[in-house]
Amino acid sequence: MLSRRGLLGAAAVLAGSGTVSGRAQAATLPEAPKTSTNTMQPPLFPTSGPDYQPVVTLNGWTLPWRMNGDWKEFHLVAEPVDREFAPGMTAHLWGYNGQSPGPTIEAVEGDKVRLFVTNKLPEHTTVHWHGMLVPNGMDGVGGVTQPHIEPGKTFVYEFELKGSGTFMYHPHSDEMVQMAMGMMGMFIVHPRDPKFRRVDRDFVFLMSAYAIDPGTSLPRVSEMTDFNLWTWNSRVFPGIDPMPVRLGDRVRVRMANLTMTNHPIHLHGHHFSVTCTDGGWVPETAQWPETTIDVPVGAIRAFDVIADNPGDWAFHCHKSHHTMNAMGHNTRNFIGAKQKALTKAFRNVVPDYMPMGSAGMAEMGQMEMPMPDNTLPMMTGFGQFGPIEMGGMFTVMKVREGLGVNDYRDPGPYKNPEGTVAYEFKGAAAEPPRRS
Ligand SMILES: [Cu+2]
Repeated sequence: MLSRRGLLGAAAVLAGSGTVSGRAQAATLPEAPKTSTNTMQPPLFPTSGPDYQPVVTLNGWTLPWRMNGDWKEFHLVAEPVDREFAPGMTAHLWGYNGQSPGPTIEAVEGDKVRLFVTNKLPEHTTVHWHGMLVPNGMDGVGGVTQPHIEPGKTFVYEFELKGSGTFMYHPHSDEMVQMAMGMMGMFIVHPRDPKFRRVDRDFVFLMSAYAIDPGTSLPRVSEMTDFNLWTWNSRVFPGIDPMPVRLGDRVRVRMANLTMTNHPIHLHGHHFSVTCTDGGWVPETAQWPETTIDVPVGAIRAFDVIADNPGDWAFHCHKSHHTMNAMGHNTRNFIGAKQKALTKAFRNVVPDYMPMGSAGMAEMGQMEMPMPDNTLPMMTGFGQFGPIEMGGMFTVMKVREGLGVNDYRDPGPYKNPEGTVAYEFKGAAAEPPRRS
């Protein structure tokens, strides 16, 4: 007859056969590489294991790893960082390994990963692996699945990567503050079969929003709705990297949303298919064509597109208030106002008052106005044809013939073939009669 002890022992053996543990091996801390660079860093190509096309992170980088036996080891350090949003404005944020967001983690389906997390913040933290199918005790929810990681301590997460796809990591510990301070990063798991859904270029970024008053550099962490900096990887236009793409490339863009609202992201000049979410790959039969994909809060969407239309194609959030920066968020509408009398009245109180906006606000994109320190104009940036009048979540996909394989350098402005640019009418035809 089996004793109670024997039954428990058998159960433990059964449970043990399905779990992964390498505690004895986790004896030394791997190096924790750090960067102070805020431009897109070259991808890290695999040196062992199955082949894959590595991702590039807009204005970011990929975390190097080391092999320890058959474990892939990474070391994240949660710490305060300075992040430049665009030239002229730097914020004091919290992040990982020198930047916010943290580095992108890349591995392959089936890999056993060991992630060391060192806390150099002034308060406790954890890391949650959003969307990933991990054992409960590795889920990183402070108080629920593990004790919080106190300042100065290092915790170890280890699990086997079940299934490929697009995931992210962020704290589950004083979450409101830590996410508002910029703590987040992407976690890409490549398919074990190098041919599955393979693309030529694979871009990733995270969306985060900040409330940073002009002239200051710390986010207001309790803000719920009134954000003034809408970022991709804690950068705003004109600080966001372009996406250079070779004509004919199969391109993937993976976008995660950790802001408090949805973002309908729109690509010009192409039709794409939504191919992956944080819940896995969308079966081919379930994909449909789009030019805008809404990325809900706390979710990830990836699309695949054949870059078959050469040019500089705008790529942006379609909420127009998300393509502007901090200064001017409270601008009133003066369109059509007769500003002469107003100006006279205002100048009695504010001698430098400048009337703006009676014909729309485009003039704000053309002039460099004096501003408080450490903020950014509402709309800015110049292109080959004039002011771009954008900010926030905006960049350009640059589809070019003759780019090198894996060459991510900015190819400059597109040279439109002669006769293919919209032009001013200079003829003499009479205006047709209109109804009054
Ligand atoms: Cu948006």
